[in-house]
Amino acid sequence: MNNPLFEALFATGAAGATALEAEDRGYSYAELDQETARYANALSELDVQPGDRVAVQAAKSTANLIAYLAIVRAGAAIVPLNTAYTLAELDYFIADAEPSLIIVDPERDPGIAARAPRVRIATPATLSALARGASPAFETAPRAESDLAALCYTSGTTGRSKGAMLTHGALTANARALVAAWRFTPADILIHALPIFHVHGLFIATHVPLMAGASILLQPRFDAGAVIAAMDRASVLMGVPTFYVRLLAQEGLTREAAAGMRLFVSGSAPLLASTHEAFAARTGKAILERYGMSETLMNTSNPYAGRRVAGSVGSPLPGVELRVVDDAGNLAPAGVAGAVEIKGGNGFGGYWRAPDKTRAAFTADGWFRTGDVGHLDAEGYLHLAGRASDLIISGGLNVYPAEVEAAIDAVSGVIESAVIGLPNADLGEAVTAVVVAEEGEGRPSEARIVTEISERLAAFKRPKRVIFVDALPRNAMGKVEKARLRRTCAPGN
Ligand code: MCA
Repeated sequence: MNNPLFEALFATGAAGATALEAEDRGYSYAELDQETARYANALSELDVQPGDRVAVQAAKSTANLIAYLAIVRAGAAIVPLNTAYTLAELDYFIADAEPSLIIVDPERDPGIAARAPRVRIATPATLSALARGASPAFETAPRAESDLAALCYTSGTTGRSKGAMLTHGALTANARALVAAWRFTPADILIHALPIFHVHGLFIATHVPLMAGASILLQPRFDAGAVIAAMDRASVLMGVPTFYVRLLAQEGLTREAAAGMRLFVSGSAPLLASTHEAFAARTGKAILERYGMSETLMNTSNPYAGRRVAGSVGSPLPGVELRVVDDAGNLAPAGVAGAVEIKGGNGFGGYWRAPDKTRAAFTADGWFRTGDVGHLDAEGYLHLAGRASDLIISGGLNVYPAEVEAAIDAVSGVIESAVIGLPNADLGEAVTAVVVAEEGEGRPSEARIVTEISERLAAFKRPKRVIFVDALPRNAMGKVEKARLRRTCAPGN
């Protein structure tokens, strides 16, 4: 194959079948092919070469999804960036990824231009104007399976974010496994309400339907009412648990409304068994929970046919090996929790320009350490119990306490802080800051802390609540006891 990922995405769809549809317009597979060619020509005009990185921080739209497909077609790798990232956060990604082009919304353009004067910048409007004038033919850039198709930043528990290198081979193999596991066919219409700056929305919810020759119904953002309205003509929804919690809060979510839907998938954060059960009671449909990571893509899935177990993420997908080990690296027996490790064709190519971090992420015998803790049951279903790190998952977005703590500690009057996730009905976990502050005039208020850190951190990382304490609980080693804080600060205590 010449360009494994791009060709796989267009191998099945009938020329006249709808590939992508949004409020503004729809594209058949033939039209989408031509549009990606125009956009790939536009990228060439902006001097993007095969092997380059193209960073994208832009609102969700058909044009920006097409731009992504064109980046793959042009042989470059996308660096997707959360639209909530501040300019201060972007500095690091731009310096580390060294993109040859950044596609950003116009309000961000001057700020980035001032901070990264040597990087070429295009707004989506510039790109689409170039594409409109470009040829609808483009010779797809040849790529090898081992070539980079994406660089996805995942924050480290300590230190800076790491760029997970995702290859053509890994992305293609994983999407192919999911098409089969979830029984996608050209008749499917997927409601796409996820953001397109993460693996879930950009790859899983895009590659799987396209590879199957199905249609994507693109919604600009998650809106529970709009999702329910789309159910009468769609067949699949992929979401994070917060989607399902918010859908359940709508009276319009009924058995009749969901009758035509054949599959509801949940991932990116733990789905509470109570949400699974409430959804099944209301709609008659069992949400299919699966488990993935930016590095490894999708690892496990509950079965399409067969028992979907609430509170379990299912068993390894074909081509994925999974094991649970104890501290000494020995296999844990069924029912006993340990560290979850992964090996397989979905494995990533390491961390960008960080050989030490890559080495540390793998065991001596080549298994990827996920950092998650869980156990396999007697039927081989994986049950995740938590994480080895203090990572917080809020509404499906990862928040690393160390980064938020550093920002809070820099606020004048703060002595020290600990950031934890507390149970939250809507977001799963809510970012919460526990702060020790100076007494007297310099004592910062909750409002001042939140305002000051907002200049540095994306809004979703901001604490939803700040709790002031006299001292943080520490163990004999001097380490803050976060588990204890989670207990003492839990709602109701
Ligand atoms: C928005 N806000 C949040 C979050 N999202 N706060 C905490 N956690 C969040 N996830 C804040 C905004 O900053 C804003 O704050 C206020 O909430 C309202 O913003 P809005 O944009 O209206 O929020 P929303 O539309 O209600 O968004 C909530 C959401 C969204 C629908 C849950 O966050 C979402 O689509 N999440 C999915 C994330 C995702 O795709 N994750 C996959 C990554 P203020 O009012 O103060 O300004 S993980 C992955 O890819 C792995 C591989 C996997 O396995 O899938």
